[in-house]
Amino acid sequence: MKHDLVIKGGTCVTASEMFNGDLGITDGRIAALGEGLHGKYVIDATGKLVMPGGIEAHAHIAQNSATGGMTADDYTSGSISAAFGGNSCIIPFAAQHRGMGVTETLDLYDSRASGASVLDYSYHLIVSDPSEVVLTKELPDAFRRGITSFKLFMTYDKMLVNDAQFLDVLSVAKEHGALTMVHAENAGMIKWMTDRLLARGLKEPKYHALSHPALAEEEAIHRAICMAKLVDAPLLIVHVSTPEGAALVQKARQQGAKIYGETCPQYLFLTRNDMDRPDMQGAAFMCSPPLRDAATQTALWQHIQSGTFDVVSSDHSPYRMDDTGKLAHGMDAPFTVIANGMPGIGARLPLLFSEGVGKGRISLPEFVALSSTNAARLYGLLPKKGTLAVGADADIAIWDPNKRGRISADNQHDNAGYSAFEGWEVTGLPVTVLSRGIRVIDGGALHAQAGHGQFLARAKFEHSGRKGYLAPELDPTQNFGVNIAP
Ligand code: DUC
Ligand code: ZN
Ligand code: ZN
Repeated sequence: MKHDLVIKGGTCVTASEMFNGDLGITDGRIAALGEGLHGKYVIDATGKLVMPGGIEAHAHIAQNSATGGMTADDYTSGSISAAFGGNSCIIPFAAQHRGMGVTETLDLYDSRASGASVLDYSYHLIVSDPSEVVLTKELPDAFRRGITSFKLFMTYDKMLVNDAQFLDVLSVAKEHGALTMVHAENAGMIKWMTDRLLARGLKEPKYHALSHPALAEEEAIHRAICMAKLVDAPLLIVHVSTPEGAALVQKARQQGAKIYGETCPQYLFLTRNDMDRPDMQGAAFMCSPPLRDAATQTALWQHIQSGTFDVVSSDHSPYRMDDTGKLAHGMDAPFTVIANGMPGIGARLPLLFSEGVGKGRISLPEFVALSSTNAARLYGLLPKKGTLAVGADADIAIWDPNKRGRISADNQHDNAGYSAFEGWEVTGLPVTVLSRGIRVIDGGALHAQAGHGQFLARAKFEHSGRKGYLAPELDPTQNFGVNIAP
């Protein structure tokens, strides 16, 4: 049989193994793994790594922030930057702001993404207003539409939900098989620190790092995990930035609770000292949770190695260093009104490969798991995406493990205008990215058109393998026979 395309002679890597062989692609899907395969077209991957394309599962693209600003990237530029960085699929956020319905929110993001992306995409739904109609009708409708992950905030006045609302969303998500994600920081602690800093005139960007203390994350992660355990619902803690928070995730996992964890390159490679720059330059490094310190970096790597984190995501939140973005409120603005976040969708995988695989911190299968397969599993895309298996979409990244490069705003292809990782030297880069067998990136150039990317209706989340948790107060054998567990 002649395949449409054969990738020959590479080292194939999945989340569980490595093998030498050819990969045959027909009709956009992997049709064969073997030796001596024939194709109308052939890519010679000798000396290269053939891996599932990255799945970028935490990015803010064409998203309005709660303060009204718009991210610098739309679905075209965001997906192009992702593709140059070795990704073949993206899952940004669709943000429900108060006063908006969920269906209205999803329709809005459909209109922003449709025809614009070069990569297949879905969204996680940010829920800021879990009203009765949202809980009983709109979230189930969203689920039926293939949106099977919901994100909640425990901070930001305009986005946060209270604990009872949190439990309501966890319960609805559990009922339908959706995964809840949470931004876990204690709002009161942040407000208290912020008020004290501003009262002393300490308003430069670097003080943002102090206004979000590590204890605020630790407290909120602990609370979030307790709430997930109470209703025995799966919960993913996004952008974990502290050793204490990671340890809580680790402990809950060891207990068999359905708790999952994510960290991001900025917490592995940058520190709050990067924010200590004159004028407003520190604003480029403002993100929430904020950058921490070198000891945190070491601890987070250890947690990556010991399996605390399922995914390493970029949390790409691109705002330009001008009046369309970070400087919208002028050069004297306090850190409280500066948009939070930094770009990084193109840098995530080269950094993780070079500093992780290249420096012996993680194996190649672990790289694939952290960058692609685990996200596919968590977000209902496996086995269509995230692996090299017969029948899977031919979403493939071919990496040259010896290619050297230097991360710079000039080679990130996003619209942020800067890179927080400017000047980082990396060894190992993606050279070809295929989406459903179509070349998106090859030879340093973009080959796909906006609109190649299609919306992905995702499946429900399977969390088999975790025994879960039954609170005695919800256990009819211990609670006088009351049936109140969701
Ligand atoms: N949370 C995110 O996930 N991204 C940007 C800012 C924030 O608070
Ligand atoms: Zn967040
Ligand atoms: Zn984010």
